[in-house]
Amino acid sequence: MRGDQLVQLLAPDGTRTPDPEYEPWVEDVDADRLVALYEDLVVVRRLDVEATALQRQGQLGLWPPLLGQEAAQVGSARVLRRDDFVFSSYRENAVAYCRGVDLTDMVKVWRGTANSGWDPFAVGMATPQIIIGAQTLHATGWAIGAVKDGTDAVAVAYFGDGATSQGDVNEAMVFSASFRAPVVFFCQNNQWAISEPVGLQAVRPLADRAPGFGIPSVRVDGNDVLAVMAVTRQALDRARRGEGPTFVEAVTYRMGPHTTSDDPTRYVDPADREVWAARDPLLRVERLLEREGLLDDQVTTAVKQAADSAARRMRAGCLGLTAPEPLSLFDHVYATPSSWLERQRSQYAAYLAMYEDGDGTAAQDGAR
Ligand SMILES: Cc1ncc(C[n+]2csc(CCOP(=O)(O)OP(=O)(O)O)c2C)c(N)n1
Ligand SMILES: [Mg+2]
Repeated sequence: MRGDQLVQLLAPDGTRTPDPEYEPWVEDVDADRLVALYEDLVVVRRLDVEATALQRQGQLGLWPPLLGQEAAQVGSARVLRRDDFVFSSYRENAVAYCRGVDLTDMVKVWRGTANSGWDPFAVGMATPQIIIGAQTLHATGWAIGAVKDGTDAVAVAYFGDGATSQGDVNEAMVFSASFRAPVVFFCQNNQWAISEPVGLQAVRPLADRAPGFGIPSVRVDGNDVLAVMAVTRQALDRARRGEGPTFVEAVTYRMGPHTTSDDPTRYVDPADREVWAARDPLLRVERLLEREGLLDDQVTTAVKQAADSAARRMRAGCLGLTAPEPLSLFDHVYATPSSWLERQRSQYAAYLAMYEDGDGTAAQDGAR
């Protein structure tokens, strides 16, 4: 851990940055692993672009793009164990991909055909939290429980720069520090909370907030997949050894809009965007692979095919989703029936019956 200094193992031009403290954490990343990481980065970018296109074509109501944040998400998610548990916000779709979330499940909430995306226990990842920062408390509770269960599994909470100003995140840091809970607080500082620049809410690096809670922190180049892997592994290792939480600030950049409803041209300086475009997380891995003679036609074609095929599967899955029966909304609210929920169900049924066909089709179409 080294205060404000940014950890980097791979420079934007694809050369390795020497670092005796962090290099050992990625020693096992051989040629095959590097190519696999590159494929992950290309696939998740392709999926993100496909989902954005689906929204633009009217097939999704909304999509929160991750463009530019691929290395932060892939690098951290690929070093997790199956029994670790992820608590994320809405933007961690690359993390979801790495956890094995089904591509159709990834989009069904955004299409408005489901109340929730997937079975958290099947993939070790809770469904995305829209309430900014709330998932850090869920992660802390889960982690305290994991210790009581006698396991060395770790909870990883993903959140943004804006979330660090939320009460929930600060409360989660108090509790996790007090109970030495095995949590990795993984903050993706993408420089923006919608249209609010990070400098407006933090006069010092975000990583500086954690030591005040007794939590060690590290700033990492969030566009460097190797450095992100290294710092995440170190944080996971601390947590598994019972040394408690770590705060990782992955310094990255949101290259797209906040969501597809946002127009960043109204507040982003194009010059800034250019600076960050030169730090692209995919390009630097591509350059490294080129330097090491690992990027031949065969690899390029295979990676492109993997990305295209994933995008096709996501699109087909999305278009195949059908709207659920409207009253099924009430089915899984509680395990046991409750009278007030029953009342709401019959009120909603009466409302749907006001439409001519009586099955709520008109109401549903309107909602999408
Ligand atoms: C408690 C709460 N307050 C406000 C919002 C509205 N809101 C949605 S996204 C967002 C900005 C979050 O920024 P950041 O934490 O940096 O994450 P990013 O979107 O950049 O990934 C806000 C304020 C919300 N969803 N929840
Ligand atoms: Mg942000």
